[in-house]
Amino acid sequence: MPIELRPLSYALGAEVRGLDLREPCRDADWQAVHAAFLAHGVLLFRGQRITREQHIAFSRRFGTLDRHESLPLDRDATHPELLMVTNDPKPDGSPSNSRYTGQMWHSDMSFTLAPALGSLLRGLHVPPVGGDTLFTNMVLAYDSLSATMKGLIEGLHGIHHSERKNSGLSAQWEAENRRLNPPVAQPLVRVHPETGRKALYIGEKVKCLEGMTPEESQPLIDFLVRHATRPHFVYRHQWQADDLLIWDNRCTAHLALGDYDPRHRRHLERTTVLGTASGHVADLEVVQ
Ligand SMILES: O=C(O)CCC(=O)C(=O)O
Repeated sequence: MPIELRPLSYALGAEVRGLDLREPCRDADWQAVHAAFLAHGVLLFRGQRITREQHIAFSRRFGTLDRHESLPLDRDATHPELLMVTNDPKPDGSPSNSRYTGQMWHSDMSFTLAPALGSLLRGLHVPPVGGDTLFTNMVLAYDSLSATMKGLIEGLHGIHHSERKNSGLSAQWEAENRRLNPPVAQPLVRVHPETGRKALYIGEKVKCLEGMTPEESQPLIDFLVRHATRPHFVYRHQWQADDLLIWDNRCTAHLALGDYDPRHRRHLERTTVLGTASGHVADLEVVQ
């Protein structure tokens, strides 16, 4: 039976029905999934009771997987392709390092020189209410800018930092994170390598624009983030256990909402598909 697609919002996203990811994906189905991924930016597969190995195997259809060397604290000890997004305490009872992951608008691994192509996030335990994830369509956001603003930002680079808004990490691990992930400058406008469409590439990990002072940069950063995350461009995902959500980081940005009762478990696992080389280690000369 051919797979079925159901749109999730005006701006982006589609639910894919008719695939059981416990089975290897047939080539014809894979081609339909890949075409839907490029067309909709976010894909949802509900009710997927898959193992970690099946999660990794399906993810590999999209490309080479990141082993998360730049986020060593968050990856699974035996499956480095899996990043934990969890509020489960550590074995010694101390709080999880990744309980605040994603709580600012971002595109995955934008602070590296090979930002992610895609991410595949599986919900294992989700709170009964809250803890949704928001996605925005960065192609629509770019297209709806004025020609003058498009001209202004073409050629500019945003400096992306790896720090989380609220990491909960010790000062020692914050320092290690900064050592592993020096700030990287990425173009504000990127061309999607498969669709050829231009997309805005900005989020709350951008602290400054390269070659400009923070005071000069901030109003433009604020405008672009506010513009790109207008409700009109957004899909809000309400998690159910056994959801697998896949997004194209080259043309979307996302935000995890922390609005849930922390006494409820929220445990998700993510694979990350490596993208093509982009950006350069930031020149911080002008930053004062
Ligand atoms: O926890 C979520 O809803 C999203 C996590 C996230 O932002 C990420 O994995 O990049």
